[in-house]
Amino acid sequence: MNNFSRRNFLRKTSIAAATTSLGMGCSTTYRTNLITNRKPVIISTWAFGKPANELALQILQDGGSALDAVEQGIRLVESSGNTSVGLSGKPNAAGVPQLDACIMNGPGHSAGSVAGIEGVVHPITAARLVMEKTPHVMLVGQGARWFSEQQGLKIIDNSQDEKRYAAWLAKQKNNSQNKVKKPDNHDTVTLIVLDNNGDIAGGCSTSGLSGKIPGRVGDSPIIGSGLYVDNEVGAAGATGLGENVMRYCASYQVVENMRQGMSPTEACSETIKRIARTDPLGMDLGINFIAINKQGEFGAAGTQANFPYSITTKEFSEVRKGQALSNAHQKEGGNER
Ligand code: SD4
Repeated sequence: MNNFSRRNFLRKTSIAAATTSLGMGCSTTYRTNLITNRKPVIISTWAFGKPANELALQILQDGGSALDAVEQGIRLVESSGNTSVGLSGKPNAAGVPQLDACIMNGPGHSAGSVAGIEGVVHPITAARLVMEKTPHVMLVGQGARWFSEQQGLKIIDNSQDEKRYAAWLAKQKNNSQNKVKKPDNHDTVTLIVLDNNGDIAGGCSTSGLSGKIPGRVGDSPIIGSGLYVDNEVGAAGATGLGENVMRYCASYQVVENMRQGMSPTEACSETIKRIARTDPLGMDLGINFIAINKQGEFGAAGTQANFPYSITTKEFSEVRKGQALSNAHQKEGGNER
C-alpha cells in the first residue's frame, strides 16, 4: 500500500486532474445566467452532456417527468461509447469497469444509488429502481448487480476486455514515459433538470477514476457529494476527483450556499474556495461543479481551466465554460462565509 499512500494518491491524482483540459472551442466565457421563468432548464457536465440535455428536453416535451428526462439523458451517455461513463468507461486496476451512479427526485426528496457495479449497461436505471422499488437508498457491488438482474436490466459479461485493457495500459505507460501530465483520467455525466412546474431531478453516472483499486467508490453515487437536489432551493452536481468532493459533501454545500442567497455560480465557486482554504491541496483539487436554482438561474465553476458544461432550454442548447478557479484566487482570500 506504500505507493498508494493516501496522501500521495490524492496529491498525484489531483494535480493530474487539475491539468486536464478538453479545449472545447467554446467562445462563450462567463455570462449572465439568469433566465428566470424560462423553464425547463437542463444542465449537465462536459460537452458530451449536450446531446443528453437535448434528449431530456424532448422527453419533457413529450410529457415525460423530470425524472424520466434525467434517466433517459444519462442512458444516452451510458450507451454512447463514452470512455468514462458506462461499460465503455475506464477500467479499474484489475481491468474491469466498475460503475457508480445515483439519481434524486426533488418532490418527495427520494434518492437511489448503485456503486461498484459490474456488467450493468445502465447503472442510472439501476439507481432509479433502487429508489423506486426498494426501501433502501444505496446498493453496492454484487448485491447491486443481483438486484439489477432481478429487475430485468440488461447485463453483459463484464469480464476483462483484454484488448481494450491492453490499449488503455499502453496509453497510460506512454503518458508517463512522455511525462504527459494528462493521464487518461476521468469524467462523469451529471445531469439536472428543472421542469415546467419548477420541480427538480438529477442524476449522475460514471466509471470513476481510471485505474482505481477494485472496490473504490467515488463521489458520484454518494448523495450530497456527487449530486444533491433540494426541491425548495435547487440542485448541484460534481465531476472531477471524487476523493476531493466526498471529503466535503460538496454538492450539498453548493445547494446550501444557494439557500443562503448565492447565485449558482457563486455557490459553486465559494464551495471550492472554502475547501481550498483548509485543504492541503489548495486549489489543486481537480473538482468542478454545476448548479441550478429554483428560478432557473444556472452556473458552474471548477479548478479546471475552462470546465465545459452544457445548458439547454427551449431557446438554446450550448456548451459554456464554468468559472475557473486557481491558486491565484485562493491567495485573494476573502469570501469568508
Ligand atoms: C470519481 N467523480 O469517481 C468521479 C469521476 C469524475 O470527472 O467525475 N471525473 O471520482
